[in-house]
Amino acid sequence: MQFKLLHKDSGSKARAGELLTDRGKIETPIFMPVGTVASVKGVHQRELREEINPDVILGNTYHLYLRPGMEILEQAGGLHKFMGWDRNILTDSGGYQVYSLSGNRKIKEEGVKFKSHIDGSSHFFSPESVMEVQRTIGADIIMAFDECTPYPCDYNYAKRSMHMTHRWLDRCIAHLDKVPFKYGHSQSFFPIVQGSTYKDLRKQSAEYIASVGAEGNAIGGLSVGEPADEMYEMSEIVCDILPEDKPRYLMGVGTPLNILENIALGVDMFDCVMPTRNARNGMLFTAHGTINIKNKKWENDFSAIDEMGITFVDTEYSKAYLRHLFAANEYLGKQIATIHNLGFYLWLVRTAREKIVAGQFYEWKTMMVKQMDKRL
Ligand code: PRF
Repeated sequence: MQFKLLHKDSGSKARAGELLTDRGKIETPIFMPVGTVASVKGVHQRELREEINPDVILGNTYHLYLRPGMEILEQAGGLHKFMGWDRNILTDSGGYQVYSLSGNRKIKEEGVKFKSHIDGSSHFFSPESVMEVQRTIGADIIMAFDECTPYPCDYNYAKRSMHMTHRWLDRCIAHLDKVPFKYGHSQSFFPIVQGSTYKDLRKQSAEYIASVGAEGNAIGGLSVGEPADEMYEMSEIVCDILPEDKPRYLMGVGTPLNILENIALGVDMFDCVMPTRNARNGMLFTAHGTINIKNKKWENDFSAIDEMGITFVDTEYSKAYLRHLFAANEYLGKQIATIHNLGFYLWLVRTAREKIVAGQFYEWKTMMVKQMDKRL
């Protein structure tokens, strides 16, 4: 994988870059739509490709390991073939889902014992097994196995956990050497910074992660309930330490506002369930603020869903029609809202990139942050 840093913003630490994997290029800053179980919920791969057009999507090791399982993914020739997606995929390691979804998990030095959220069956993830699982899934970018600490988190727990995440990282790296790529393309490996909301731990973790010299680096353990200012503070400390010539990925973030603020601090990659999950609940993000499409006020508003939107749904359908679909609990309502929200998120990061290149990012961000904060 290659990463080219193309432009640096003069008014902030924002960057525009280009990541080149065996499969193709990823222009940064990028937002990766979440396709947890080999599907970006509610969106056809063709719509995703043609309307939303992301260079990369995200899959989840935890979910894919449980269902359909490794045997089927291997028989299919990997996740790309299985789901009919020929662009880049990044898989998260399960280092977050194991803690947020499964019951009765037991974390030890060796790994994590957990129960499936689907049928309660027992499983074990170790740094080694998760590397093998990710080789079999066959994503283009794979993540280290880490522990994402909750918020708030006691200092001593956060410190012990961070050191364990570092030891797990060493085990991931050692094991990857022993397991060859499966489907003829290479996989880039990203380690993950932890350290909760403690400045000294974040520094220490960023320095350790930087020292392994990976192709890209990630920031975990944020957007887990801490105030936004604390997230930005941690993100800034870490970005200032991680190498400038490698992409930086902030995991599970966030709102449109969080994304712009973190781009300004030097983050290049994001993923979050928010645009897809909130769409299914009737919440639409726009450049002028958020809309709850279930609200009665849209009942007879026949204006376009989003006059400025980039996808066909934005101008083909009215707010009144979309509200009706939600009121009638039609599948199509959730589908339209999802296409809209993903279109908006991709528009946001692409426009950020253009503004960085044009030297206008800071002014644009300041204006957008005010504008997007409204409830329409
Ligand atoms: N670790 C991993 N995946 C994640 C996170 C993490 O800390 C987060 C935290 N926001 C989201 N996804 N492996």
